[in-house]
Amino acid sequence: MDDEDDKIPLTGRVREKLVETKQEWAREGRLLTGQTADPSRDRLPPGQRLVQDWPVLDLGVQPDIAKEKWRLRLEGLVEAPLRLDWDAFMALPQAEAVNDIHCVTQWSRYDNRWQGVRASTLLDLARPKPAARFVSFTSYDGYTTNVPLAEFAREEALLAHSWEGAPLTRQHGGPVRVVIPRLYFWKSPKWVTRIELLGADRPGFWEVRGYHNEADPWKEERYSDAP
Ligand SMILES: Nc1nc2c(c(=O)[nH]1)N[C@H]1C(S)=C(S)[C@@H](COP(=O)(O)O)O[C@H]1N2
Ligand SMILES: [Mo]
Repeated sequence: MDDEDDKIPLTGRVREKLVETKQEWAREGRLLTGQTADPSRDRLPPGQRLVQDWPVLDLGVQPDIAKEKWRLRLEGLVEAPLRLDWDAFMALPQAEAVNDIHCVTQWSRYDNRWQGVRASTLLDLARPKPAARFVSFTSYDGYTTNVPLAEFAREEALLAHSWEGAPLTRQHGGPVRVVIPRLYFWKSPKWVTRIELLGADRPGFWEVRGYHNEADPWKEERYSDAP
């Protein structure tokens, strides 16, 4: 398998205006209610509103990755790095999960039914070294994001290839996206191709632009430096 996707640059077609607006929101602490909620009691996190449709949010570049060209790598601090093509990925044990998603731009959507491979299945195969504590994701559009390994290892975390029984559309991150429903949705990278386990945290695209590193919707962790 080739390594040409080692360094994936952000393309020049990124929607700069949208990025600027969202950075501005972070600086101003927009949408903050100052409340916290109890996930065992309240289904909707503070400051969120429910939508029925499914908005599309990204940097404006929606890479078109044919299944034959698609690759997924899990590497870094692991005993057995994984390099999977489509057939190898689909041959792994399959799982289904139904969960709610919460976007930092305030919309939440209930009961999304995903099919894919559990993150824990991949981790069991790759065997994280004891020093591995963080995960950095890189996607085909150059987007990056990060979570603690403990979040990625949770049983609901999925590498999803389907949604409601049909292949995940390109606009929502197909062929494969990560779904980590416990965190704001920017921590769920679309078009993922590389998962790196690290000893030290590596903030991603939004995390270096004022967005919170932890991103717990129940604590309303939208921004890193809110007023
Ligand atoms: N590769 C990639 N993944 C991404 C993004 C992106 O720009 N590129 N945007 C994030 C943000 S901010 C959100 S809210 C969700 C949106 O996913 P959706 O378009 O399927 O609703 O994708 C996240 N994952
Ligand atoms: Mo988002």
